[in-house]
Amino acid sequence: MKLKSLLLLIASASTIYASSVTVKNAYVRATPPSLPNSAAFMELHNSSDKDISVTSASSDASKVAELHTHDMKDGVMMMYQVPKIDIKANSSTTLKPGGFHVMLLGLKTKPLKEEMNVEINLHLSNGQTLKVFAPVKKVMAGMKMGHGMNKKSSGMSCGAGKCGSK
Ligand SMILES: [Cu+2]
Repeated sequence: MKLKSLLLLIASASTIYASSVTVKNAYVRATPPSLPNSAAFMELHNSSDKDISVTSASSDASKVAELHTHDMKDGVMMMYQVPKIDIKANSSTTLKPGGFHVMLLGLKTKPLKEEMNVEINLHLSNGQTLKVFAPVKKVMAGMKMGHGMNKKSSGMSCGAGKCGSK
């Protein structure tokens, strides 16, 4: 058991070392049993002198993982899918409630409880894949808004990749 977690640590450390992008403070929102979706948040740092973007994500924890953001549209906070999340050269991009996040759709394990860990793979524009081990945490109430996969059909064009277009 101990050896296994040690090996896991070494494996993830070497992945981080080999990459120009590092991850800090990753976590996944804890969910009530009734909720089929969750979201992952983290700080991404790009230590190279080239812009890099996250182009897609995958996770064993859910059927689908999508890159999302939130934006104000006509005074209403909307959540929609984005084709990529940019991390500028030598700077950081923060995925946080109310902004960018990795949306986990169709959770295989429900509910997500605090002592659990979720593994997420971030696929980068430079061809690298970043493995992220995110602990499940409770996120303050109030930020729940916008994650209920809208009842209104106006937000449904997301799947067609047209999200955010004017
Ligand atoms: Cu989302």
